[in-house]
Amino acid sequence: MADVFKGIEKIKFEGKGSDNPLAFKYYNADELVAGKRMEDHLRFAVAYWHTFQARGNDPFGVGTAIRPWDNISDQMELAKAKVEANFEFCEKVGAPFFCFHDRDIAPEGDTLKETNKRLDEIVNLIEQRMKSSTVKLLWGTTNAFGHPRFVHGASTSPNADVFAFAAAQVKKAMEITHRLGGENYVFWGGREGYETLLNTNMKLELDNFARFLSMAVDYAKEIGFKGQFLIEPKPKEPTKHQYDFDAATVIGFLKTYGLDPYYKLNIEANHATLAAHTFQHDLRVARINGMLGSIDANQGDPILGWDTDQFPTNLYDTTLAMYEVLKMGGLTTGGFNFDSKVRRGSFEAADLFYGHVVGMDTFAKGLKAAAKMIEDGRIDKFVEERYSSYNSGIGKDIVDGKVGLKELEKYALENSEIVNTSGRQEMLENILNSYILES
Ligand code: XUL
Ligand code: CO
Repeated sequence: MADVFKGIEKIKFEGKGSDNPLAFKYYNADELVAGKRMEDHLRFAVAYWHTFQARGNDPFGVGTAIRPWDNISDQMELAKAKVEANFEFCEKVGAPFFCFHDRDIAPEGDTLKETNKRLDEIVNLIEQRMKSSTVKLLWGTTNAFGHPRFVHGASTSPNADVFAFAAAQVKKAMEITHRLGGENYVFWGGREGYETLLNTNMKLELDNFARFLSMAVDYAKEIGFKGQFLIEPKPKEPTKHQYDFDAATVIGFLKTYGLDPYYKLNIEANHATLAAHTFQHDLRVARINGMLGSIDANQGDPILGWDTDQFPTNLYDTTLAMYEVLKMGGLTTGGFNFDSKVRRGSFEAADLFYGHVVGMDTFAKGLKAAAKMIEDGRIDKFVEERYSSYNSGIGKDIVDGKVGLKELEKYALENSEIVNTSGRQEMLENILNSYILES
């Protein structure tokens, strides 16, 4: 190990009694929960953009971050140093995966040709470094939103030259992801949305978006890339209205264009809450449609209305998220990518570790609580009984498609009394508390 992050040792599991903030209290990679190692349930990934790129700048001030690579001025040398930092960080924190955008790993050159050459140089280095590490690539993606050319979007830009450029970028990023053994490829619609309908042909933009996604499917087949394609919903920011609004909207879009067999969803907690849903809501929508692929692990701030991308610390959220994941039988190619950044005031490199440690522990505790919730079964049983009227009699006839409005009218006319039962929300919340407190 090169020791980029000096003074920080490999993070260890010390258990509940530990008062060491750089040790895990709950995350114990090899511990079995519901018959599977914690590491295999959680498949944590470090996000290159937040951990190695972000400087803590906000609309009111410049970056505050102090990083071990700050004295490197040559852009390619800097990119190389960050490759080493990535592997050392993942190894020290014990994250088995990392994720990147093409532009995170190598700086853009003056031409696309030069940019791709730079990418190749860095990818060679990553490939080399992977040989001496167990750290793998969870997913790759494209940054087709940062450069001014994407001012009006990428595949939904009114400018066909921009569509072509973004396509070239996805082609290259997919090749790289394939070469590095990436298990998924993510599409987050950076500026795929609109500011005003006064200048927008929504139908053409959506058709083009679908054309773009379908070209990606064709090219994956051509190069033999078998990774899972994922779409990451988000309702707003940077555009006023993002097309991939939430899980339900994306599923509808994919089905409309016949793309649903090829794509699953990457659900991000803070994106779900920006859409005025809970994290669990969007996970549930994805799960019941068989489309939950992966998770961007973070949380928003309930008072601030933007994408704060904070490290997850809310045990209710992680418990209910893990409940959805366990009910699905686990993520297969997916994982929990920390699309999370330290606060601007947390400017030291050590804060990157504190952030990941609390995030990993919060999900580990959530996993244990969710496993208990399923094992105990009281909540599942309550829900089952709540719908028991559909197991026999008229309810079963409805489910079996045996009755229509006429038959139901006859039944309703003869059925003199309707009896409802309590939803018992507070009792269920009390039971949920006991799983979190006791696990
Ligand atoms: C932006 C966001 C992205 C995607 C990858 O809100 O979540 O970082 O995860 O492009
Ligand atoms: Co994300």
